[in-house]
Amino acid sequence: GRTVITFGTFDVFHVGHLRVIERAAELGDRLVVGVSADALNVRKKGREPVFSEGERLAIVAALKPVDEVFLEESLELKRDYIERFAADVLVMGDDWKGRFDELSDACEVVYLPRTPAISTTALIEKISTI
Ligand code: C2G
Repeated sequence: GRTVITFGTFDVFHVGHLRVIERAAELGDRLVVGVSADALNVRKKGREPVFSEGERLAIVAALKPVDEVFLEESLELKRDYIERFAADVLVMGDDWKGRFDELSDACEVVYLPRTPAISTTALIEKISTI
C-alpha cells in the first residue's frame, strides 16, 4: 500500500485543516500525520500554540482519515520521518510550495491548494473581537 505523510501545527483545529487531511488521505492507503511540537512553534512563530501538543495530537489522531500521528520535533527532520514511516508521498499545503522539492528523491512531493479564507490567525482575531 501507499503511505502518505503530512505535517502541520493544526492549532485551533478548523475545516481548512480537515480538508487538507482528507485530500492527503485520498492519495494513498495509509495516512501518517506529524503534529508540530510546542517548542518548534515557539522557535518558528515566536508564540505557544493555543492548544498544547498533547491536545493537538489527540484531535488529529481521532480523525477518521488518520492512521497514525507523531510529534514533529524539527522542520529539518522531514527526510528522517519519511524514512521512519516508509512514506511514498509527502503532502503539504501550497503555502509551502517548492520548500520541500529537495526531498523528491526520497518520495513524491505534492502541494495541495489551501482552503480559502480560513486560518488560525483569522479565527483568533475573530474570537477576540466578539
Ligand atoms: N491549511 C489549508 N487551508 C487552510 C489552512 C491550512 O489547507 N485554510 C493546511 C496547511 O497548508 C498545512 C496544514 O493545513 O498543510 C496545517 O496548517 P498549519 O497548522 O498552519 O501548519 P504549519 O504551521 O504550516 O506546519 O512541517 C510543517 C510544520 O509542521 C508547520
